[in-house]
Amino acid sequence: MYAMAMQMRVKNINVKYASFIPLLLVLTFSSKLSAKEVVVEIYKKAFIPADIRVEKGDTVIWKNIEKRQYHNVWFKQFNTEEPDYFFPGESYQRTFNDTGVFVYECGPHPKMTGTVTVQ
Ligand SMILES: [Cu+2]
Repeated sequence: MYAMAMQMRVKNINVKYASFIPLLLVLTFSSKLSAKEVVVEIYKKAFIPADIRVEKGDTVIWKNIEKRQYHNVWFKQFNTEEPDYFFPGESYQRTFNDTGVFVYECGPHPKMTGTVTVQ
């Protein structure tokens, strides 16, 4: 009787888990495609590294590690208006959901440029 109860219990658990299998497959599949975070540091008026390659869905985080200089990250193809400056210790981020080569610059320092290639 006890064994039978156990068996039923096991069966119930299996049934319970069975309903999760599609979800698990989705999670497994999406974890392969799971988005990464890629950091670009901003130091001495430069994006480091200036040219990066990421995958679709990844997020790029620009970290201002200057002592006192503010910057911004301006993708003119996305924003006609200049984005806000961010200060030492602050960061800016953007998620890339489309493939392509995206160029950007720093509004106050147009010589500071970089590219994000999304593949
Ligand atoms: Cu700048």
